[in-house]
Amino acid sequence: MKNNMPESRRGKLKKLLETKKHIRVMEASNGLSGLIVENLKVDDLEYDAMWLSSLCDSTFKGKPDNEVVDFSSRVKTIDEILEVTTKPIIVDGDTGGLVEHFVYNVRTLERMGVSAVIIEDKTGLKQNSLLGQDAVQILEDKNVFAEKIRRGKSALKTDDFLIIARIESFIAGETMEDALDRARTYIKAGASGIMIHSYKNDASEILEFMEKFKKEYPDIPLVLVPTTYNYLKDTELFEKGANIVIYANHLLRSAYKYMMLTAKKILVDKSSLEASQEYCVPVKEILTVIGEDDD
Ligand code: SPV
Ligand code: MG
Repeated sequence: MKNNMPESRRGKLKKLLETKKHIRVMEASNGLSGLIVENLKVDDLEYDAMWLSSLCDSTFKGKPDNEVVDFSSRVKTIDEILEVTTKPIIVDGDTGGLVEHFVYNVRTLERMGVSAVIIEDKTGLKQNSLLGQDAVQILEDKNVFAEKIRRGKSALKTDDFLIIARIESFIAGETMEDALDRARTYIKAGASGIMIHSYKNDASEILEFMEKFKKEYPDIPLVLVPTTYNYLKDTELFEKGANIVIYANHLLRSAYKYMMLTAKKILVDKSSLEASQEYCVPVKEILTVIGEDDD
C-alpha cells in the first residue's frame, strides 16, 4: 500500500482543492467500505476522498444520529479506515460539541492524519438534517459558533487541516439572508470552507445560495451533499460553483438493502441457495477483496 502516514496524508485534501477544484467524495464507514472508495476505478473515474458520516457510523452501530455515538467511538472507526487506505478523509464532526472539547478533538483528528472536519451550526440535541422540519432543529447563535471555529483553528498545529463550517439555516427553516450572513461570519472567523445543506428535493435554495456565495467568495471552497436533490449530476453542481460533492450515505443504504433481501430470502427458502446466487458475491471473491499487504 502507498504511504498512509499522517504527515503525507493530512494535506492531501488541501492540495487537491488547489490543483483540482472539483472533489468527489464517497461515504466510508468501516475498513471494507474504505477499501471500496480507495480502490474502485471505472475507466478514468475514481473517488477523491472519503466522508466519515455521523449518520452511517451511528446507524451501523444500531444507534440514532444524535451524537450518542461519542467522539472516542468515532475515532475508532476513523482509525480503522485510516489503517487500510491512503485517500484524504473528511470527518463529519456533528456540532463539534462543547468548544472546550472541540479544541482537543480537532488536534486528535489532525494528529491522526484526517484532512478536514465539518461542523454544523446547530445546538441542543442534534437531529439528522434530512429529518428537516419533522425534527426540532435549533440553530446555534452565529457568534457562538464562530468562536468555536476560531478556537478550533488556533488549536491546530499545521496548515494542512481544514475546519469547514456547515450552515443549517435551510434545515431549520431559516432564510437565504440568514445563510449568507452566517457564511460571512464563519469565514471571518477563519473557516476554511462552507458547506450548505438542504433536505428538500428541489435544489433551488441551494443553487441560489451557491450563486450568491460564489459571487462574494469565489475562492472559498463550497461543499454540497446532494442526497435529496440528486436529480442534478455532480458535474452540473461543479459547473455552478461547488468544489466538493459528498455522497454521504449510499454504501450504508445499499448494504442495508441487500442485507435485508438476503436475510428474508434465506428465512423464507430455508436454504441459502438462491439468496447466495441472487444477492451475494462468491466466498472466493470476498476472500480476495483484502489483498496481501507486505510492501
Ligand atoms: C451525515 O452523513 O451524517 C450528514 C449528512 O451529516 S446528512 O445525513 O444529510 O445530514
Ligand atoms: Mg452527520
